[in-house]
Amino acid sequence: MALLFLSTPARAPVWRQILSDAGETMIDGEGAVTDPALVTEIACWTPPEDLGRYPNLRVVISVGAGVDHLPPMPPGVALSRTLAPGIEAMVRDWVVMATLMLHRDMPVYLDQARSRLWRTHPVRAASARRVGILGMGRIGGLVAGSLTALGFDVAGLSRSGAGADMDSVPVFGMDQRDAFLARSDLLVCLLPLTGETEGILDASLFAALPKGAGLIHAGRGKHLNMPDLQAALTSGQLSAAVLDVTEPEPLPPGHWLWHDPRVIITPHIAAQTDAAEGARHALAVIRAMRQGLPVPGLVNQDKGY
Ligand code: NDP
Ligand code: OXD
Repeated sequence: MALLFLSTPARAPVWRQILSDAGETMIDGEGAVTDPALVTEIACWTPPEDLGRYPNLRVVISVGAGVDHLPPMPPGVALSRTLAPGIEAMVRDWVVMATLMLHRDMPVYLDQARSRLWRTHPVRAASARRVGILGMGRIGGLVAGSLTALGFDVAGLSRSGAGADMDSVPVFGMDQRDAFLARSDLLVCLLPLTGETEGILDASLFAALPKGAGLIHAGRGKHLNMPDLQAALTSGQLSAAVLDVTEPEPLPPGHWLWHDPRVIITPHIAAQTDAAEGARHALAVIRAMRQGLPVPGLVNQDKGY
């Protein structure tokens, strides 16, 4: 029994140490596989071309929080996403940064600074800014707590209508989507990418936001309809956007998004999985599977998250 490790070389020694201290075997890279029958777990971002090559595979572990980059699993193979406090805290920090940037008009001030323009604009209190969080899972809930602590008027939306355990943060269900959007001066997307959520950030959603709303997007590039974003910025329906994810990634150098002063781009760095946290998650998955216990980060493969 061995875990096949298919992630970045810098993480490999950390994983090897943690797994070997726990008495587990790690194979580093497909080139090192002598007998595919030995492989019982695969940890990866980019999966092997043919998962069917491994007859005793029991689980594939995404080394990130998302799993949309992975293909359908062969029958009987479980899928786990990495649960790591570090990932969640990093995305939370990024969203707080982006929210404050839009709340305090940083795209405008950065643009003014390029032409040495000293011009002030009215400042609003955080309590006067309504933030809507699309996706109230592990990260959305954490973000809601931090933005509430900063004084923002926060609400969330989830598929089930469940989410934050905070009385001050109402969570809307899908049937209340328009009411949720109508009270989102700043909309934060923290959704998983699924068949239901692909393209969800489109003209009809933007039209349901208050005029001049801001978009903060750390989900996946394919959530966002780019031509609709451009049209919403042009019409003023959206005033600005901060995007950590794009389609494609990397964003090509000539893309209009790079040149639009109302848009701030970061190159998918809201979070990076810490090697030790990732390895400890993998170890917890291996142990749970072996003992027949609930698997940490188990993905509902029908729902896609
Ligand atoms: P969770 O699975 O914990 O939460 C997902 C949330 O989305 C749940 O509230 C779920 O609702 C909701 N949801 C799912 N489908 C829909 C839908 N169709 N309509 C409305 N709500 C929906 O995920 P995490 O919080 O851990 O992560 C969320 C995403 O963040 C990841 O999938 C990934 O795409 C992104 N991410 C980005 C990173 C980056 O660096 N940019 C880093 C890490 C994550 P319910 O609970 O009711 O089912
Ligand atoms: C993740 C990511 O899913 O970094 O962890 O996007």
